Amino acid sequence: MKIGIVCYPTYGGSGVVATELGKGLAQKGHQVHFITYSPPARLVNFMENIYYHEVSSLDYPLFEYTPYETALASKLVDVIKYEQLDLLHVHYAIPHAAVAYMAKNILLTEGYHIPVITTLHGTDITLVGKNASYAPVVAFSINKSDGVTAVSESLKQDTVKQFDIEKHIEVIPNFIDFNRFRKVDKDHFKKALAPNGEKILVHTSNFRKVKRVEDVVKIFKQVYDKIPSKLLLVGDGPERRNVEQKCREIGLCHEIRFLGKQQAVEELLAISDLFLMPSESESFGLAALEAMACEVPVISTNTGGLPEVNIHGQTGLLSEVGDVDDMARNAIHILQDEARHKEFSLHALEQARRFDLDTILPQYEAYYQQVIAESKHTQS
Ligand code: GMT
Repeated sequence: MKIGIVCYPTYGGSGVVATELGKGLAQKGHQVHFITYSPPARLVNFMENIYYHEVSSLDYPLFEYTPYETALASKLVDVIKYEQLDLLHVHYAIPHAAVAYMAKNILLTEGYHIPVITTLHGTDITLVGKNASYAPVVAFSINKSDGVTAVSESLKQDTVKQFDIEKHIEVIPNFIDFNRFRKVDKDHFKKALAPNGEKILVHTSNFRKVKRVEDVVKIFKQVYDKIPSKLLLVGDGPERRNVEQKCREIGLCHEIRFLGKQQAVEELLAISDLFLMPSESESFGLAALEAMACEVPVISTNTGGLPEVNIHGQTGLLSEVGDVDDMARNAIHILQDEARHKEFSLHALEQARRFDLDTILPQYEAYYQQVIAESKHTQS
């Protein structure tokens, strides 16, 4: 198939899922065209069957906001027509689903039919999408997509509750590439970060409010008081300043390392003992899955899709949002007993295997074929 992929070219979340999916499809011989405003963060090396089309929007003194949607729609029309794409797959509904609808209708006037699949990732529904500034367009463009997928059962339910959705929503969970995310021996690296054999706790995110990174620091403080440990904070974003302030307040700056955005997250996970994800909302929790693939148990909240990924009492432990004391107790419970920690680690790996790229990719391929066939049928 010749597939167009639209996504945010960002370092985490939906951008990573879209890029890894495109790379996986290209490896299987499909031709994949990324259409984004800058190269996707995970698209670092040249790969056969992958093409990149940059969307550039013309600025003009009249525009307070550059009309990116218009530029993206125009680029889609151009790429779809000239590359003769079979399918357009857009990730994150806002504004991609609406833009795809626009491009599809422009192409229809020229007799070209392009089926569109929208994948819902989370905040496009649960946080931003339900805001009155966007809701009518989000609902409309979901209903007008030829196929819709959600990354968890929980997100599917949220979407149906939130909007008047007539379309069937197919749940295709996020996935993990075990060639990259697996436990590897990085003992020298571990010694450098925890020279006295301290336990290593880790958190990776985009440091947005929804991630409750301050709770990570509060949990760590309670763990540190009982068990010699270090905290690695990976990623960056708007909350970083507040989090740094929190570290100063509790006087633990020397035990907490802010590592910023890292390309080789798997190397940090490989030396970690516990992953912390106290999010307010999380439709899936890809970062938790990445940790589990590296045999790191997860302390998380029980919000959204997290219970579908992190199984309470097996791969980690789950608590109510904001219940820092419970999450700290849980962290200590796992860390203080070697045999228990080992058992959680093995179950984490076992659970992560259910989301292996090799299992999930064929689900996307089958869904693509189904949507293409159905839309051909509707056309005729
Ligand atoms: O978590 C974020 O703030 C980023 C966001 C995104 O769309 O990039 O992540 C969402 O999509 C990820 C990939 O499907 C999911 O693993 C995250 O759980 C989801 N985030 C939220 O629902 C808050």
